Amino acid sequence: EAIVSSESLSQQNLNFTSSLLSSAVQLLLHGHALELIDGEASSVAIDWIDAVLKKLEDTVDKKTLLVVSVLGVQSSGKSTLLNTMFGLQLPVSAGRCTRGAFMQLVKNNKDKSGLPVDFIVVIDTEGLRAPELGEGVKTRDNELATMAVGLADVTIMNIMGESVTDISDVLQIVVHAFLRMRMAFQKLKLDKTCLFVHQNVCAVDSAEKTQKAKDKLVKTLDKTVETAAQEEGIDDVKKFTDIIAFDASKNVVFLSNLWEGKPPFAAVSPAYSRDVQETKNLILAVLQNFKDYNLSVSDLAVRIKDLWDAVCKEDFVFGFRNTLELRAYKEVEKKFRELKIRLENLTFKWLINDGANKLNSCTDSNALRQTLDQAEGEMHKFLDDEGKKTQTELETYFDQHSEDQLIFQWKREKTQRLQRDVGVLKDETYDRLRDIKEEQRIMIESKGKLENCQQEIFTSAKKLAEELKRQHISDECELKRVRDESELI
Ligand SMILES: Nc1nc2c(ncn2[C@@H]2O[C@H](COP(=O)(O)OP(=O)(O)OP(=O)(O)O)[C@@H](O)[C@H]2O)c(=O)[nH]1
Ligand SMILES: [Mg+2]
Repeated sequence: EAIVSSESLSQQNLNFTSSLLSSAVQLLLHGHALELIDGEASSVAIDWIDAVLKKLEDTVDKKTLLVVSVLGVQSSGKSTLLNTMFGLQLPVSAGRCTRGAFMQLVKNNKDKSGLPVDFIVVIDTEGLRAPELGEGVKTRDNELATMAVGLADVTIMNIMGESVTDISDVLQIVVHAFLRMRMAFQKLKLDKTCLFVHQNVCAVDSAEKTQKAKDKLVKTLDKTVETAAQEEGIDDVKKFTDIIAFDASKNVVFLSNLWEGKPPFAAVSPAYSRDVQETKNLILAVLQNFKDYNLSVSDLAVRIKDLWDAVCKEDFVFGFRNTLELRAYKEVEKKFRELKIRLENLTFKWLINDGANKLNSCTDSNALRQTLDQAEGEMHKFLDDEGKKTQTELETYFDQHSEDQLIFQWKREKTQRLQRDVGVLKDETYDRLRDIKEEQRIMIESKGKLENCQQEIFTSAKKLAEELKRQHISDECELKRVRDESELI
């Protein structure tokens, strides 16, 4: 890929790349798989795949395709199913086997299948929920499901047994992926559907049992879609059938056990082969309902590129295991914010009613200093008490939540964050107290200066008044003397 993606290639490298691409195309045409998603690096070598598909288009000319992918939990028999269905030789084994995703070209016999396309592209994927990968599995699974669902015209959802309870979180990933596809491709009106294959079902003939399983699956799917749509803020999606074409009576199948007897000495059961053949016919029938058979090799390359770009850009939702987890996290965040805002409001009230009041009633600098020390102590005690109460409430929220096991993973992080936030709130409140104290000190100082000035003005005014009065009296005496003298004259 490094050579293919470099911009300026020497003639020697050009020849080398060309022969590499020719070999890759020949291998693909001879039934070897092309790695779509690198299972080790969890990434798509997009330039390499693009170049291989271009070379393929050059080699086979204008050929049309339909894409079938498979998804399911680890070791649920996905690769075995594809091998049996399309005569492939994908590696199969107990434990974690397929890594990443692989595509394989299957030549289509137009007369036999009734499908007017040249190839069926089969995509095998790594098992979801690999226990070996632990916590890091979430993003990987979501990306894988989005790629598998996004690329395929028909996605086979492989389920071990008839119960869907064990794979409800896998369903959520897939439903979310379908929903995203619907949002992204709404304008293009792409046909997409999926098929649920229940493997290893003993009582395949028990109609009542299988009907119950179908009803339960539809109910689970509808509920999952509703939650996912709410999460994405989409109002017009309520049921699974609002996202893709799906008919439970046709799109849910049950397969017998692969083995007749107990491995390792068991033979492959003819019932399994028969059921797989019927499933294949069903897939072909579903594909026959499609209106658009114009997907070319280069269109597929564009699909892969667009999807991988979207997956790389979308980093938030993919960080969560499923829709329920995303919703639960948002709820936890909301609760945390509510508790924090309440604590901040209480602290603000304390600051105004207690801290600021006490400081503002101080009349001299000494008292002010002592009051600040005292207020700081009281503030620490107040926030310690209220912080503890909030912490208890937060812990109770985690312990008594209906999905306590799901949200438990954030308990430690949130309680530690609350402790940190209480510390920050203490520092901020102390800064506010110090500001109030400073304002009050300036007030006291300016009040003192004002009083001094007033006193000075008063003293000067008094002095002046007395002087004027004295002067006035002497003027009066002189006037009286003059008046007396004139009367004598
Ligand atoms: N009992 C039983 N075993 C099966 C069935 N289908 C497949 N297996 C066995 O289960 C094991 C795993 O099968 P795979 O086809 O590799 O399963 P997978 O889902 O592709 O596994 P990963 O690629 O690791 O996710 C193999 O040993 C198969 O022989 C089935 O219907 N019943
Ligand atoms: Mg496999």
